[in-house]
Amino acid sequence: KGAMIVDGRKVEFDREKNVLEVVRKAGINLPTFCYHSELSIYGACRMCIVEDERGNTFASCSQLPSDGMKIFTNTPKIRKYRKTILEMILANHERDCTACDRTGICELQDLAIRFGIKDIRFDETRKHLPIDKSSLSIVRNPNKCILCGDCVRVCEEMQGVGALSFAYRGSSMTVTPAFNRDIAEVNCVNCGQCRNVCPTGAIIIKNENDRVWEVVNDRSKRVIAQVAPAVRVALGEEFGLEPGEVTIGKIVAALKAIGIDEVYDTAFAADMTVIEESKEFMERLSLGEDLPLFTSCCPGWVKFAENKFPDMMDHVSSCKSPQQMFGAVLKEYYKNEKNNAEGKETVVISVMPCTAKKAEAAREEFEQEGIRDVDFVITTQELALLIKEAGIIFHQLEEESFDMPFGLASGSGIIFGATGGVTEAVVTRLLKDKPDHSTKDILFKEVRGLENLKEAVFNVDGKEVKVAIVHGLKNTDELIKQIKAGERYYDFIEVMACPGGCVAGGGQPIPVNAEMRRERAKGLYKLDRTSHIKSSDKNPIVASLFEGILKDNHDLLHVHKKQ
Ligand code: HC0
Ligand code: SF4
Repeated sequence: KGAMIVDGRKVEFDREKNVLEVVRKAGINLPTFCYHSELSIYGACRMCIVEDERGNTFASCSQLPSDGMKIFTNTPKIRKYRKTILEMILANHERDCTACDRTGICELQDLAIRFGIKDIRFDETRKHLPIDKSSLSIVRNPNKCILCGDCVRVCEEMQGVGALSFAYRGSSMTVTPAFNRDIAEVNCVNCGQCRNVCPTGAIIIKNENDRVWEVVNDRSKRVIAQVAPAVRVALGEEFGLEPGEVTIGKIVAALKAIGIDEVYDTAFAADMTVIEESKEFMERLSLGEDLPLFTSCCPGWVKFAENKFPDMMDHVSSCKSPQQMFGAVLKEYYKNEKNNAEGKETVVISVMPCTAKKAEAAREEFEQEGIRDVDFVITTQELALLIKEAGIIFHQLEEESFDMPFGLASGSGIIFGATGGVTEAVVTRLLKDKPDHSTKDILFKEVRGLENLKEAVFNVDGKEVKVAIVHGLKNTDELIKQIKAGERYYDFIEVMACPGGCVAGGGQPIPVNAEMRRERAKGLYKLDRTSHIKSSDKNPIVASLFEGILKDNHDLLHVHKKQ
């Protein structure tokens, strides 16, 4: 606690972790490439330098605030220094801005404009390095990397994966997967969190919008889109709306305007997942077998489990994720009902907040007789580009509702997009016959010593059930190690790879920070409160599917994972 003098003004500080945060509190947007409040401090970019009374300069992210400290943020010395850093970075940077996916939302471009960089006094130092397109989810272009190390730290510190690291020294320094391999050949789980923190176009989403244009212009195709819960509370940010603002009506209208024939709600399939996963859980609970049961809807987590805990795969639910359940059901439905009659081929596109969903859809266990359940996946970010490319004026769109029959979802299905949502939906379902209970009565409490882990105990049919919710793969890793060591026990564990759940997925609009996560999750909970159907088993269309095409065909909803 104390007060600092920033540019002659007194600013009090309390919990601010460093001088940079105090300066920002004073309303001054100090530039930085490498500071993220949730990651360790690297202090490498030095854009956030400030000057003290004696003329010494230091990186404000790496300095603790102290009472009475006097600093200046815009002295001639600092301005000259910042410009020089920017020019050096730009001399080493592939500057084909018009061809770059990040143009307009690039932090380097922003700062070059902000500091009036017109010409670069240094010779170009860049060597052309190959672009890594091996991943199904992200593209790495090392020629645009500014060595801030954000991706390296997020992958290691938040996700516990460590797929990226610095290699070589001096002017040859690069960020690369281990042994200079392609990213698809290492332990990357496709979560896209590295893309969320990359300030430039060095890590971008693998864009599949060309495929959308191709299929919507092909009359022999019936093109169906499913839209994930978390997309509807984030897309608006791309069009100047606040995070958490629900734009689902406009999303449906935009997809129709682009030429998609039918638009459905992935939350509908989440209702199917709740029913199947609850059933699987109750069976395991009564047999006392293969507990804890881990959720399987997050593909980043599933891949992480396969890489790190192959011996635990029997504990991961056999349910397909909602995305994949939906694809399988849609293909089956149209195969039976319409395709033959109309002679059309059904194409299923998913619109997801997640880069790992692209890789999930491509897994070979998610195809029947050579036909993929989901043909391809575009992210929220790609949808925004698609809308812009089509020239659609988003705020003028008249809202439309989802198509029927698969556009009807319960509030339980919608909250899947936020951490804790799957558990809440499953618990609601398990307690469905207990009018004296509601999920609101179940108290989730933070678990000490482990971040982003919550637990609760409740009673089902006389049995005590212990559930946990964890997000962020590093935390998950630690949790599993403790479970294996016998230090903790749970019956049911929901895992989401991205901190905050899908609302903070690697395909969402950037920036993704704590405030965005909170506001987007609030948007989903608001939808839950205002939905007519609260719990998944009350979804009449889901019920009729279980009586209809799924009656003797439950295999469509399950996967038997290879170990
Ligand atoms: Fe999610 Fe999903 S909730 S993973 O977070 O389960 O991506 O939004 O679509 O599949 O429904 C993502 C979000 C989904 C799936 C659903 C689940
Ligand atoms: Fe690491 Fe996720 Fe990026 Fe892969 S996608 S390199 S796992 S942060």
